Amino acid sequence: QKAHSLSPPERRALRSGAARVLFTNWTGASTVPSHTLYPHQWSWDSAFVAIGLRHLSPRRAQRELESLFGAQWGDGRVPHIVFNPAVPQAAYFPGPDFWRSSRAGSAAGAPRAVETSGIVQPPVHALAALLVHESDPATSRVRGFLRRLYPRLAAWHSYLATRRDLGGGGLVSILHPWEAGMDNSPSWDGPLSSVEPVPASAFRRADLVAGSATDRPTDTDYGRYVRLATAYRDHGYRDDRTYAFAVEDPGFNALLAASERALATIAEEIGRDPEPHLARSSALTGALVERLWQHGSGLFLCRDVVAGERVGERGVAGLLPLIAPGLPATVAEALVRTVAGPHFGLGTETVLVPSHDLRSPTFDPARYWRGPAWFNTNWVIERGLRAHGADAMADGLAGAMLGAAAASDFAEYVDPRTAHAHGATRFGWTAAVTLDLLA
Ligand code: 9YW
Repeated sequence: QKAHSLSPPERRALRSGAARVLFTNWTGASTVPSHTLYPHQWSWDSAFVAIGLRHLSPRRAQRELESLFGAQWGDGRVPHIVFNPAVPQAAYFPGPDFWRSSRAGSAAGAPRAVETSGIVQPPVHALAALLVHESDPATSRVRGFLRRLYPRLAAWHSYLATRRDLGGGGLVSILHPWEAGMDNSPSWDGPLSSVEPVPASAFRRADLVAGSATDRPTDTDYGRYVRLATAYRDHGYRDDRTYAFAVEDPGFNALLAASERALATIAEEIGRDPEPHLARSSALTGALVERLWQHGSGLFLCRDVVAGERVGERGVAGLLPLIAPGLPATVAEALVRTVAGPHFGLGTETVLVPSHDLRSPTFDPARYWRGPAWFNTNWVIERGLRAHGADAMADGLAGAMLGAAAASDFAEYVDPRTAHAHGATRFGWTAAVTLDLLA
């Protein structure tokens, strides 16, 4: 029994509000994160959206994932954005003209018929697919949902395991801050410091039309994002160690470990061998602990693969291994303590888990991934706390998330101490995880 402070009528109103957001953001085959700020399909947004959508329409939740995987590249990568051809170029930067995926050449095997970005985002998809299936197994089986998606999910995970193990230690490296889904996290400040920003006059940021500059990454951040993405594109989206930025991120790898575990269950469901996925899942958790666990800090840290050293900043990504299967009990217990400790302050200084260390001089409660609390990462932590028996903390967090979603009109992110809204409202994954917590 989850304890929430909302009354039954308030819960009903919240549920219909969240449903309204997902129905409004639905474009026919997928869901936009936000009509104003992000008018295309984003990869990990779609996974979280599917997790919420399954409570309204399991069929539509299946479609959400199927449309994303319809844009998968021949090499197995799932692009971080699938562009809607009906939306004007100027509505989002960098758009199809920048990525030029359909002209990327045959090596990576980008689809010809749809425009996408060339980078990836955290692999929450197999976990989402399993949860979608479980919400209505009969419809899922009739449609062959898992049978059709399984080879695509397996190719996606294989791409990450084989092409992206740039550090050689069994973990995926991200080649761009956008790949972590946490664009301007202070964890990237060090690894990005040697990247020369492209001058702001060379591009036009569409995000500042709908978003407030104080809530968003800076022009210098964007200059570096453009520099890195250009280098990757001009190198044919090849995955190697020639890039200025390569980082092992604990959040990305923890979500892969959880998804690999889910893929084992999916394999079993369709009569395939789950063993390779179980083995990969435990290998990932093992590599996470060996390479990124920082015992003295009580959380996981990023590893800068280019410089060959750990990054000192404590980001929320370092807490996401709470959902990695088979985490050693001592590590899990330390993580749970860290969530409530001085750096994240849950239940004392904060109502939701911040995206960054409260005690770091880089902490900023309003600026995107430098401090605000995000609903998707809090959903992962809520689930992780429950998995490790911290039910009272999980209950408190779930209640606070519902309260914050209701009070902020489903904000993109909020001040972690006051839950004051920042960024866009009526945000896709905020509505989706709300529905999931209410179910
Ligand atoms: C961008 C869509 C995406 C999220 C990312 C978030 C932001 C900016 O918006 O990215 O232009 O891609 O950082 O996690 O998926 O909601």
